[in-house]
Amino acid sequence: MIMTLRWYGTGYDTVTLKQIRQIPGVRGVISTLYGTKPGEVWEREEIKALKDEIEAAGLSLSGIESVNVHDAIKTGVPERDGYIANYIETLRRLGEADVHTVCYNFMPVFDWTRTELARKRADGSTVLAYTQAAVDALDPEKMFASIAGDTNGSVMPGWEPDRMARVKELFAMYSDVDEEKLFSNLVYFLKAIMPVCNEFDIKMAIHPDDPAWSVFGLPRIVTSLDKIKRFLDAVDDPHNGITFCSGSYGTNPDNDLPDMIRALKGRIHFAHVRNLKFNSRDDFEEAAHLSSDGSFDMYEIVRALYETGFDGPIRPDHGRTIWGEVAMPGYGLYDRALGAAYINGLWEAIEKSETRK
Ligand code: CS2
Ligand code: MN
Repeated sequence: MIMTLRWYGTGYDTVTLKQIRQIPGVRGVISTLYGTKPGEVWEREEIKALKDEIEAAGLSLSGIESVNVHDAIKTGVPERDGYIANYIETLRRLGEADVHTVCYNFMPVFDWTRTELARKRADGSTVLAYTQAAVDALDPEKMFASIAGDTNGSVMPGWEPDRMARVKELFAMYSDVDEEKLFSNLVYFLKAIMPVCNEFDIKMAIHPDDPAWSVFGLPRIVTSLDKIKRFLDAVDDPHNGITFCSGSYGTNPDNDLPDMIRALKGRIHFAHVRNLKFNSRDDFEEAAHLSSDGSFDMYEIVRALYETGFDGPIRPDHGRTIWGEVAMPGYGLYDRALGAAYINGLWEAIEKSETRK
C-alpha cells in the first residue's frame, strides 16, 4: 500500500503539503482540480501545475479524488454522450500526466449525507454524525442550509453552494431514475471509458454511496457486496474497480467489511480507512481510527487488505476535529495524521508477524 492524505489544493485546504510531508510514512496525496465543474475537460497546464507543486514538496500525486460525473451521465439523458467524451478526454490527459488512479461516485444529487458536522463527543472533540430520524424529518432542499453553519468557512466537496441552490431542479432530473436505470447508466458510462483506461492503465475506483442505503427516496446502487459485484461483472475489466471506504460501507452493519475486501480481491484500487461508532442502528458518529474508539475492528480491516495483496493508495478518512484546529469538517490535519500513523502501525505489525513466522 501507499499511504496518502487527501489534499484539496492551495487556496482550498487549511493543511499544507509541508505539513503532510512530515507525517511519518505518508508518501503521496490524493487531490483534484477543485475549481473545475463536473463535465468540464481538465486543462493540461492545470494538471501539470498540481503535479509539479506536489512533487516539489517531496510527495507524489497518488490519485485523483474525484473526477466528478455530470448528472446528465447519471440520469442518462441524450446529452450524456458529450459529457462522456469530455470525461474520456480528461482521463486521457491524466493518463498522459502519469496518473493511474481515479476515484468518482455515482450518487444522485448529494455526495455523502450527514446530519451533523460537529457533534461533540465526551473528550471534547467534534465529529460528523448521522441520525436517521433527522433525515426522515428533513426536507431535502433544507439539508444544505441545516449543516451550512458548521463548515468552518470551507466549501464541502459535493455540497458546493451553487449546486445546492439547484437541489429542486436536481431532484426533478432524477424523478424517473430508479435503481435499474441508474445501474444501466453506470454500465453505459463504464463501457465507454474502459478503452482509455486500458490505454493509459487508469484504475477507476468508484466510491460507495454514503450512507449505504437510499436517502430522500433517491436510488443508490453502490451499497453492498452483491450490488458491487453486479457492475464489476457487467464490465469485467480490472480497470473497473472500487474505492473500499470502510466508513461508507460500514454504515450498514450487515456489510462484513473484511469479508467484502477478500471477495473483491484485485478490484480494490483505493482504500479509505476510518472507524464509526454506532450508538444505535440508526445513529452513528465518526470516531478516532483506533478500533476501541468505535465499532469496527480496524486490525481485521487492515489485515484483509494486507492478505489480499492490496498495493494501491490508502488514506485515513474523515478525522475528528481536535486540539482546537479550524478546518473543513473531517479534513483537519491532526486526527488524520494520527489515523495515518495508526494504520501504518497496524500494517507494520501484520507484515512483520507474517514474514517472520
Ligand atoms: C469522501 C467522498 O469525504 C468523503 O466522504 O470519501 O466525498 C468521496 O470523495 C466522493 O464520494 C468520491 O467521489
Ligand atoms: Mn470515503
